Order: sequence, then structure tokens, then C-alpha cells
Amino acid sequence: MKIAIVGATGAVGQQMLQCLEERNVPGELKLLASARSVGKKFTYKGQEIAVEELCEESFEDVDYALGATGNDITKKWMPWAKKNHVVVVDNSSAYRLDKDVPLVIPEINPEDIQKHHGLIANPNCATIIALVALNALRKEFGIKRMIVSTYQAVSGAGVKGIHDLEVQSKDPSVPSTAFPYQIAYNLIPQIGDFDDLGISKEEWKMQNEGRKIWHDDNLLVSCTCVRVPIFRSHSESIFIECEKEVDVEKARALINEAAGCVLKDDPKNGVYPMPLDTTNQDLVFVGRFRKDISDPTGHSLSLFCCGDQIRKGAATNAVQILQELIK
Ligand code: 11C
Repeated sequence: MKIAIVGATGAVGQQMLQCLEERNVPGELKLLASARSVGKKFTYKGQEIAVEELCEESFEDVDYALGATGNDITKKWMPWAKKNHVVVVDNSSAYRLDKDVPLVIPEINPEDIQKHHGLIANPNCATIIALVALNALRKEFGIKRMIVSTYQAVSGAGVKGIHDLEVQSKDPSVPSTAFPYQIAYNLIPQIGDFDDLGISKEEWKMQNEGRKIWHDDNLLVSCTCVRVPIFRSHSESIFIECEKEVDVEKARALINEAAGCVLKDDPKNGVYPMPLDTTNQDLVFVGRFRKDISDPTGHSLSLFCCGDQIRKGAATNAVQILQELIK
């Protein structure tokens, strides 16, 4: 069995390589990237693998592919993979909302994987982190509406984002390459282009992808996405309005048992989720539970969560899907 990582030299592609090794996924590995990365070598399971140029013939000997390229490049190579009957798990947003493409978080809707026609999409990182944190609460209380504010790390914008923060932390006058403004010592309330409603592409993903993953076309989400000067791990402040009255103690107990979650909720003793603590591991930390005091019905809950968006928000989630596929 041969697995290809397409976009192997980027932040997500490199993390996919590490996750495949950590999880001891069987099979040979092929690393594909653009011409300028050809010849770069990476160690996988003790062996050096050279990066090959992504081209039409790349998929002839490949069984599964993990996609870590942007939308435009993904649309170019997807027909090449399809022609060779390669089963693809793709991290771009190019096909996420297509009807015949399952959009999967393995802790939530693993059964959708089997409905694939050669392509399974990995959700947006902020969506994955929020939905993993909320899934058990949704099952118990029923979520009607969510208000989410994200605090998204620069590595969500890839290696250029990491470079901008590193360089600008020392010299703020260096222009950004990944962001519209200086990111060091700043916040930027824009991730993706805005539409006529003033909502950014990233902000739409939480509702559109959330509806598809939870199979709930009535889910309502208001989202504000903000880029913050943090290297790694996205954080999210979340308000949920539920069908049933919520119980804070019950919520804590549910998160304590929930797949993919770690309960971090003892604020008086300084215990709450923080992005430094979730960096370079696969679980979503959830805490700061409190009833929303502005809702007298008691149906609303506020919380805070953090997760490593390159791991669980991208590479780990894709590798988990692959593991389900080859099980
Ligand atoms: C960011 N969430 O932090 C974005 C990156 O839809 O997969 C991933 C965009 C996506 O900039």
C-alpha cells in the first residue's frame, strides 16, 4: 500500500508525515510537492524519502493520498488522483461542501466516511476544534445557536505566517507576507475575504461545515475570526443556546468523558485551557464553563477551548480518517 502526502513540505504536510509515523500507519510513503522542493529529503520510519514533483503521473502507484495544498492546486491534482482511483483525504476547503464528499471529524461522524466516492474532506481547523469541544454538549442539551469568537494562531496561515511573527517580533517594521497588517503586537479581525454582509470566508465555515458534520441544517452560528500573535494552537470563546436547560456540572462531566477532549475547568485555581498547553498534542482542552447570565431561561452556556490546529485541526484529523479507511 502506498500513501502520498500532496503538499508535503508545508506546515500541514510536515505534520501529516509526523502523525503517520507516530500512529504507525502501515504502507510506503510518497512525498509530493512543487518543482522547487524536489530533492528535499525527510526521514520517515528511519528512512530518507526524497520529495518528488507533483505531476499527472504522480498517482499511478498510489492507493491513498493526504492533501495539504491550497484550493487552486488541489483542484488541479484531484482529477489526476481520481483517474488512478486513489482515495483522497483532502485538507483544503475546495470540496468540503460538495454533496457527494463526506466532511468528517472521526470523533463525531465516522459513519460518513463509508459514503465516500474517492474523496473525504477534512474540515476547517477552527470548526474541528469547536465541534470536538461541543459534540457531547450538543447530544445532551441540543444546540440551536452558537456565538463564537476565535483567536487563531499564525501557523494557520502556514510557514509564511510563522515567519511573519518570528521576524516582526524582533523588527515590527518588516512587512507581512501572510497577513494584511503587522501581526506582532497586534490582532487582525480578518481571516479570508469579506462578503457583502461583512462576513469573512473563515467565519462562514463554522456554520456551513458545522451543519454538514452534525447533519443539522437549522444550526445558527455567528462567528468572529481573529488572527492573534500566537505561533500555534487556536483558541475559541463559545456561547451556545440550547434546546434544553443546561447544567454546568453535567456539562463538565460530559466533557470529562468526551472523545478527544480534556476538561480544564477549575478557574479559581487557575485551571483553564490555554494555547501553550495544547500545542503539539492532539486533544482539545475545554473549560471556563458558566451559565450565561444574560439568558434568564437558563438554556445558554459559555465556555473556552483550545486545540492545536496543525494537529487535530488538520493533520491528525486527516490521518485518523485514513486509519478508519484502511482499518
Ligand atoms: C487559518 N483556519 O487559521 C485557517 C487555515 O479552511 O482549512 C485553514 C483554512 C481552511 O488561517
